[in-house]
Amino acid sequence: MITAAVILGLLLLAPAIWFQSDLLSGYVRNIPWFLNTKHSLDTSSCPGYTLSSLSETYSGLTAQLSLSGNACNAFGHDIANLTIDVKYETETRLHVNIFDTDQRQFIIPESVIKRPESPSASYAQSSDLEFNYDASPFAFWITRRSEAHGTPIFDTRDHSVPFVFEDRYLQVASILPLDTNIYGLGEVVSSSGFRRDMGSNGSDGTIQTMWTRDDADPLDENIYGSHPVYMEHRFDEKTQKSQSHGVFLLSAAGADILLSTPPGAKNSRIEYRLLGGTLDFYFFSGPTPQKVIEQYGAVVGLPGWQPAWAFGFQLCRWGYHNIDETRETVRRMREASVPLEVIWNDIDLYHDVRDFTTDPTSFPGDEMRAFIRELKSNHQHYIPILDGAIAHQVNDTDVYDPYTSGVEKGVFIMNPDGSEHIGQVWPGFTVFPDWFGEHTQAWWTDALTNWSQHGVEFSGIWLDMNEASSFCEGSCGTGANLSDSKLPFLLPGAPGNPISGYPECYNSTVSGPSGNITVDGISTHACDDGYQPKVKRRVFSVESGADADEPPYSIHNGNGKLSARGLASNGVHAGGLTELDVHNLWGMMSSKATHVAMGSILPGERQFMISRATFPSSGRYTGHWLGDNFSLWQYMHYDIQGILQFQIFQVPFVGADTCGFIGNTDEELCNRWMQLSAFAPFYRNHNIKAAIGQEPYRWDSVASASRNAMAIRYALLPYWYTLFANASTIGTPPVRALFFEFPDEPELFAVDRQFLVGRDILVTPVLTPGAESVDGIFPGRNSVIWRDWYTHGIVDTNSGSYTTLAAPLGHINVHIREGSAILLHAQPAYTIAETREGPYSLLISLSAEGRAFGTAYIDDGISSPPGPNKILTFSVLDGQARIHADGPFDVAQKLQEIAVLGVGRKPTKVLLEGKATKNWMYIERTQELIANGVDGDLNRPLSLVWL
Ligand code: MIG
Repeated sequence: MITAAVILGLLLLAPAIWFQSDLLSGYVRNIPWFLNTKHSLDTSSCPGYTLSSLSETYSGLTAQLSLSGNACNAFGHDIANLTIDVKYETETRLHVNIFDTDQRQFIIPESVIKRPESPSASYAQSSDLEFNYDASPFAFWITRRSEAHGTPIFDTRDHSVPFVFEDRYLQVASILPLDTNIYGLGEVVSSSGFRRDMGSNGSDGTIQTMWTRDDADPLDENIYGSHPVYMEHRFDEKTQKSQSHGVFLLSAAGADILLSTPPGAKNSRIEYRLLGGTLDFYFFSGPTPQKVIEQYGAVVGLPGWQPAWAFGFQLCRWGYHNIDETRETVRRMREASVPLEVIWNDIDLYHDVRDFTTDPTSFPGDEMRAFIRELKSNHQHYIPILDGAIAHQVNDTDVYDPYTSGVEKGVFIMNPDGSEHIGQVWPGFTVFPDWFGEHTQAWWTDALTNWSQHGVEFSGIWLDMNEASSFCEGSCGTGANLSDSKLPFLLPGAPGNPISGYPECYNSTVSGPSGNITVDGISTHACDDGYQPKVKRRVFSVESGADADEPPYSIHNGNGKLSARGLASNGVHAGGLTELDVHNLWGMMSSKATHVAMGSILPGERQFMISRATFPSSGRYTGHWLGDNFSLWQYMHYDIQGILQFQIFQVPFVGADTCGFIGNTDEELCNRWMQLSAFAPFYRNHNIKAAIGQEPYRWDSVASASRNAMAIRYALLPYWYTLFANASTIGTPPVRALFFEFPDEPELFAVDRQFLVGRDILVTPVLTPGAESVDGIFPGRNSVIWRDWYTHGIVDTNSGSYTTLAAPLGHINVHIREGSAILLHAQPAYTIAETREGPYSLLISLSAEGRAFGTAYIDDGISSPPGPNKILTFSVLDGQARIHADGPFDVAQKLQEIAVLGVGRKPTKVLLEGKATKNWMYIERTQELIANGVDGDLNRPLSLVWL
């Protein structure tokens, strides 16, 4: 078994793939046939537990669990005595916490993730959910009170998977309905899509490994973030109704979470295998997808407020070599009239690739200060990268204060023998902040403050490599030659490592290296042999066995050993915590520390942060980008599932590297992607070093497609802003899968080529090369009217199936749902600030009954905590549109226009504020009433009536 694991480990130790030139080879792992067999773990001799000493508590119950027989010591040592605590925390949340009675296992401290307040009332009788148990062998199941005899939402009575609680191995499984709909569990790029693969129909199912890890977006493997939470959506064939619920395991342990369906079984199963910690489960009763996500947010915390400017377009690349090139990029964006809100620098900014520095020659501090101030005077912003690791001093004369002061204050992770844990990242050898350290926060705040005082007057921060990533396997060893900063691989574009890949269907021998799709006046914009995404899935080998220095059970970490491309799992944190127990927390804790630091550097301002590694509660501090994707059509498709996943994770401000990171992009892919990302919360184009440039001005068609999509995005800003206000106050996901809004339509359950922004905006992007049209499904089965964003015409939809829509290059299909009232900026401008200075308009799309409803949240867009606001409510009924205004914030901009779609006949009269007005027109073709020259004061109620 050990030999097999070692071989497997070696095979999986593929080099980091972002510097490989063959784009597709990166995630093809060759696992020999003899490992490609399924074994079940042998925990069959594990005795299970017996429940005793049950007592009821104010909000639930508590009991003891004792090992029912001889210890099996399957992958560690069985713990004889456990406590189970069941709390009905709210009507919709049930907390089941199973821990070792001695409390020696790691639990996430309250100082790291604060738990919700204890319930102030007893919900034991009124909760939607009920806890049930068998005493011996101990098992529990959770039912909905409303359907006590229905299928439990969680049920551990699957005795083929014994309940195991050891120091280094915990195992529990639940029976699930056959091929049920599961979403979440991440972070992952899932080859089966947003809906996870349950392994029916003979496929492997899913192994979601929880171990934060730096790897360029491989398929079906663990990557940057760890999120042990899922939503399950159950559809009842009989009633044709659905209900959703959620399950969250509050654990930082390295883990495998498996979704599978044993051959011939009538049920599917979820199985948890953890490397430590406790079994701390939260169950959420939903019953809608939105509610599940909100209920999860109430436990881990709601997303921080975004500044308004965060919604502007952002541009970055690895390889803006100096300040002039960066400034020139800003200039060329303006020259091409493509809005640019934020310009970013990557590690090119640094001196010797060290955090908190600027290169004295290429990015001198004084010039940076002047450059950033110039940006600000144009209402633009600057964001630098900040890597996780801190450069080690190379010798005694080397001056690098973040290192030396950190050593003085004892803020770095150590080895068990008390020496420094040394890793290797861009600057060479490095150390890593220990976020559990007493002085780490103050030291980090100081370093960031210094940096901003030395010219880098950032508006936000980009956290990279915080899984934490390191190029050695574990500790690089005491005695490493610290002055040798040579990296173990070639940088992209270095001799021997050219970037030569292109998107699918781009033929660089015909079209040249530029990515142009027009050569000598002839368009090459076609995919000769059609487009089939190449999906080569990882082949699972469900087997374990481990190296001596690894925990006995091997989780299916994509890199093999836990320490591969990371820290040693025996690294020591303050208080004697080990890296093995706290690894998954590093990225979230770095975001939290940066959040605290920014609070003192930019007091009173909302923060902007994007972090690569995340964990439950990260959304309170940061947004996320989807990491190192590929400049491939296939990855543009995966962008959507990534955005949806992070809505469940309560990190809603998310987006992918637009136009693709690894490899060269091309004009057509970049055109489509710039349009798609205009409907993602985080809108940034980012590119790898040495690939061809992919700024939107590089190709006229891309510039024009970008301008068009950005104009829609900036018009929709009040809508986005309202969605995010709802996220920050109640946890409602801003971006939604179609079934979130239409939960009783099973044909939508796997849709991830389309998505909804909020309730009302349906986006149907082209995700394939050479296309002139796109097939989209319109939820509502013909009982809902969808209107085209551009023409305002009604779509003739096919009930429950796909409708083909014209989609020439440069056009993204966007549709408006009936019954909506959306506040818009009437004059999208170059920046968010200038856009917000302009007037508003209101777009109303009536239902067949002539109704519509909407709200808008408005405030100053920057204050933290948010200051006064205005909440507008739009209600439309019987030929009357009413605006109700609530709250002290003064809305200076006027409402210029109201457009009502779906007014059946030309009105004879239109009244504004009860007075007849002549400022209106009616468009017969689209049944559209436009009242212009409204000049409405949005601080007061307002009405429009048509007769
Ligand atoms: O491993 O800073 O995901 O966005 O451009 C490469 C260089 C390190 C990884 C990030 C990517 C960034 C790159 N970084």
